[in-house]
Amino acid sequence: MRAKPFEAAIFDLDGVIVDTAKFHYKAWKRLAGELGFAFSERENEQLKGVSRMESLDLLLRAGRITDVTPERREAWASRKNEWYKEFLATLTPADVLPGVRNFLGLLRSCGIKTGIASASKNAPLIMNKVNIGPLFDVVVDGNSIVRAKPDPEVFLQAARLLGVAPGACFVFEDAAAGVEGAIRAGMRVVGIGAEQLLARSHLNITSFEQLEPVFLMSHIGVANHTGLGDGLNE
Ligand code: B16
Ligand code: MG
Repeated sequence: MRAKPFEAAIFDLDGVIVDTAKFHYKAWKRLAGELGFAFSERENEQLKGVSRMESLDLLLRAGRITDVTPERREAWASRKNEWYKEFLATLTPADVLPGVRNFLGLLRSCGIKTGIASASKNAPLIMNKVNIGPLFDVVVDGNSIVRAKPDPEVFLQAARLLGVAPGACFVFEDAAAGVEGAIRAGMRVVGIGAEQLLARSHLNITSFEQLEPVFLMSHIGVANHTGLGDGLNE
């Protein structure tokens, strides 16, 4: 891939903008408990970024539960989602992760477009609760995609709506499936969180605090018209 200037930043939602990943885990753990098995945080890592139904299948596999009817699968998934939504009801604008709003403001002041690329069907609800919608030019979520991460569809759709080539997009992701999807989309990826879980990302950070667009440019970018750096090709 030939890297292009940095023109757009595409963010995952759960675990990147808001720490809802912990709510997903609590709700899945509760379902596992009801089904009679324990579900560890380590096993939960695989569920991050993948769709609700695929997450259920991974959970059932961890619990060695087989031969489940489609009706029962649907019922368990919606049961989990109801518990998850009870957690979402507690969200407020203060739950946006540290440094995120400031970083989005910096990007926009540099003329860099911003988008959300999330697998979640609850994305509109979450964004509404934390009041972050105005900081994004486009939102693509689990309601508008057919193929879940690690398929690149959600990222490519965001880039298309932003009117930016994939090679000019930087993606921010907390899940291995998302990092993989963004790489398949031909984008540069910043992993948020434990480095060993996001080994394929181009750069890893633990938080958006003190992060500046110019830092990204100097580490994984090339120069662009915003004057954000002198350039560095991959
Ligand atoms: P829902 P993201 C993903 O959101 C989550 O990481 C993943 O754990 C979840 O299964 C998926 O959304 C579907 O979520 O059940 O709310 O539709 O990280 O892509 O923003
Ligand atoms: Mg995520």
